[in-house]
Amino acid sequence: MKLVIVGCGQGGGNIADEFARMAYWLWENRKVRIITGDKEGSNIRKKDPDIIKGIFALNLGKGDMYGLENIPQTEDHSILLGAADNFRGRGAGKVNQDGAEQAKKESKKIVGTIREYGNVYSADAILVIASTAGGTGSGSVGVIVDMLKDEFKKPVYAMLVLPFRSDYDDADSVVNTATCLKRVLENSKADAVFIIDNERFVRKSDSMKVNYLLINRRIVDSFMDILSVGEETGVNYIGEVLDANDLIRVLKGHTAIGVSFKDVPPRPKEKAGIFGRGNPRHISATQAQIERARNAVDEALGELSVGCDFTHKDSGLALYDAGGVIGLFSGPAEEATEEIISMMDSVLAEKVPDAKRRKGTYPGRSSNTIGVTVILTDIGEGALMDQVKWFYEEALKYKDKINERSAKRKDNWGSVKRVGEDLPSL
Ligand SMILES: Nc1nc2c(ncn2[C@@H]2O[C@H](COP(=O)(O)OP(=O)(O)OP(=O)(O)O)[C@@H](O)[C@H]2O)c(=O)[nH]1
Ligand SMILES: [Mg+2]
Repeated sequence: MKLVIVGCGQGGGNIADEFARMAYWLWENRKVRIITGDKEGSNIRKKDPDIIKGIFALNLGKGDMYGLENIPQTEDHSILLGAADNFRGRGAGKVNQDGAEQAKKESKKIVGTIREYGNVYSADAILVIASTAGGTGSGSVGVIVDMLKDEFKKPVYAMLVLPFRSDYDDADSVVNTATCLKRVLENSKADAVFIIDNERFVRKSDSMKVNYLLINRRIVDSFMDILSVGEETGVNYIGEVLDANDLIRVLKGHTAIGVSFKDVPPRPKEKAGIFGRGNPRHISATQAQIERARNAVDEALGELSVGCDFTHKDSGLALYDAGGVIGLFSGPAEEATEEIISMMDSVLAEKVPDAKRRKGTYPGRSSNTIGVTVILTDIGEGALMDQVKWFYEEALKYKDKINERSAKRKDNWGSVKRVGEDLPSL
């Protein structure tokens, strides 16, 4: 699947930057392109800027862009807003209304830049990324999704990154998250919204900078196989097809993604000889292979980008309520046997009851790793629904508290003012 990617604000921009890093890696190592560009095939050099042509970073503050390592700070990749309104260099300072307003005001610049440089006609879809807790990304993401949908008539996906739990007592973070979720989940033209919870991936022992980097790598890494699978041209690489159209048909509504990888021990020589003959997909898998694959499926579900399970009331099992589920098995041919693929399919059928299922295989990253990517779409009842509701409720409480405090301050100053009423005015 080929994307145009727009990262909004600092968090969004950093994640877009990681997608750029991955796009270079994929070209160099697999000759696969996941981002739009002009060139094709052997015309593309290593580190050719054309590989990341369709990636943009948008911000109100230039300061937030200095950390970008792969997206150039040139007008064909960086969209700086708010120059006329004194925002330059400062960001929206956690006021997401300003983020939304600036994006609306400068819609021509945003659409114009992406139209001129993004090669959008060759994209299967557009992905707009932002964190929900700040000002710029949180405010602009819904506005940008809508304008790109209207303008380009392609599938437009949003990716929203929820704050760490340690930010839950910060009024701005909670109110911004709630208003951003409401705008994008309920009132935008996004075809699907990937939800990522920073808290799921945080490592308490690491510094913030390291955490961001690791989390961003992990988020982007989750998309590696699913984006690559339809773009492979090498004959050896084509397994059970799961192309851009298959994904587009299933991706819808609230969406979560999870990935798990397992090392495969080296195979004994004589066995490799057997696998070398015939069609490996029909060779029966060993118990160890099945168990390894089963663990990978369970772990991919357990490591979804946002908690979204519910407890089944009769069995007490953790299940998922979703309209669709995509399972992609990646691994060397002798691991991707029919038995293993149908095991993955039946685990997903059991854990995500009644969902529309799509499955595929991919040769994977190396001959000694298997991986499973799971995407749940159109998620309903469960932890995610509870979490969104929690943000809405808390934001309302904060709003009430903020209004109450501000009324009280006014009152208090009012009584101080009355005390001084008889003093002469200068
Ligand atoms: N995963 C991840 N989260 C980030 C990153 N940078 C910031 N965040 C999260 O995003 C939130 C802060 O939003 P930012 O993205 O910095 O804000 P912004 O969109 O630039 O908005 P303003 O600076 O307020 O104008 C916090 O919840 C951070 O934890 C990042 O690189 N990766
Ligand atoms: Mg910022």
